[in-house]
Amino acid sequence: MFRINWNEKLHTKCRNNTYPGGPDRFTVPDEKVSLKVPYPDYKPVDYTEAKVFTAPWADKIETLPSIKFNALDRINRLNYDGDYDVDEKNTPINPKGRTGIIGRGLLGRFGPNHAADPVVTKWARNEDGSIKLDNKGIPILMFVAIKRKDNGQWAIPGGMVEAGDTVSLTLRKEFGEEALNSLEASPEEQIEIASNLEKLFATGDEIYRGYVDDYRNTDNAWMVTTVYNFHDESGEIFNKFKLKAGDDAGDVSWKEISQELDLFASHNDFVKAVYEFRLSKFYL
Ligand code: RP5
Repeated sequence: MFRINWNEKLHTKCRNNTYPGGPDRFTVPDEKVSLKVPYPDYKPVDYTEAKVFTAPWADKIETLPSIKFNALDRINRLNYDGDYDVDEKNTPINPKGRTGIIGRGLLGRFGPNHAADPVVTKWARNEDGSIKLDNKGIPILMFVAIKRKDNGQWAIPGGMVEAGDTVSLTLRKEFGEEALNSLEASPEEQIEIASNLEKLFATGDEIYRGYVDDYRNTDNAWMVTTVYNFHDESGEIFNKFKLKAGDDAGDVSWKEISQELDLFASHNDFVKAVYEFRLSKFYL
C-alpha cells in the first residue's frame, strides 16, 4: 500500500494561513512542525466554529473526558498509522505536528475524523477506441473529479464516514451523491444508478489509509481517510454513466492525471499513487 512519509512531507495545507472562516493560524516554521522539536514561544490560536458545539455529527464537549481514544467504538477513533497521545484533559494531540490552531476548527470529532475517497478511473481513449498515450508513450489515466462548493478546489468525490456507516458504504454514497447527483434523481434513475454503481464498486483496490493534510486540521482534530481505486478497464461501464454534480459538488468532470493537477488536501498524492498502481498492473 502507498505510504506518505510525513517526516519529510510537512503540513502545507493546514499551516501558516488563515483558517477557513476563522482566524489566522499561529506561525509555525518548517523546522518547528514536529512535536519532537521544542517551541516554547508557540501560542496556537483557540478556534472551534460555533456550529460544531451543537451539531449532531460532532462530539459534545462535555463528553471529552470520557471518550476512548485510539479505539474503535461506534465512532472510529483509530488513526491507522499508530496511536496518538492525549493531554491531561484527554484532548488528542495531532501526531503529525503543529498547525497553529487548537480546538476543533470546522471538524466535529476530537482526534481523527474519518473520510473515504473513491478514485474512479478509466484509460483515456482515441476516437478509434485505442488507449491514448502521452508524449512519452505512456497510457493516460483519467479520474472523476468534483469541484468543491466550499472552496472551489477540484477534488476526489470523497466524504466523511458517518457514525455507524462503513467505509465501503461511504465510498459508494459519496460518489453517487457528488458525481451522479443521486439525491435529486427520479426513482427510475436511482435504480439505474444503483445497479451501475453495484458493478463498478463490486471490486476495488485499497490504495491508502492514513492521515490527510487537510486545510481544516488543527492540533486536536484532523482528517484521516481510506482511498480506494475503482477502475473501469474497458471503459464500458462508464458509457452508461452520466456524470452530474450534486450535493457538495458544484461541477464534475473526467480529468487526466498529470503533473499540472492541483487538487484539494492530499488528493494530488492519492491520484498519483493510483496512477502508479494502474500502470504497474497495465505493464504486468
Ligand atoms: C478530505 O476531506 C478527505 O480526503 C475527503 O476527501 C474529504 C472529506 O470531507 P468533506 O468532503 O466531507 O468535507 O480530507
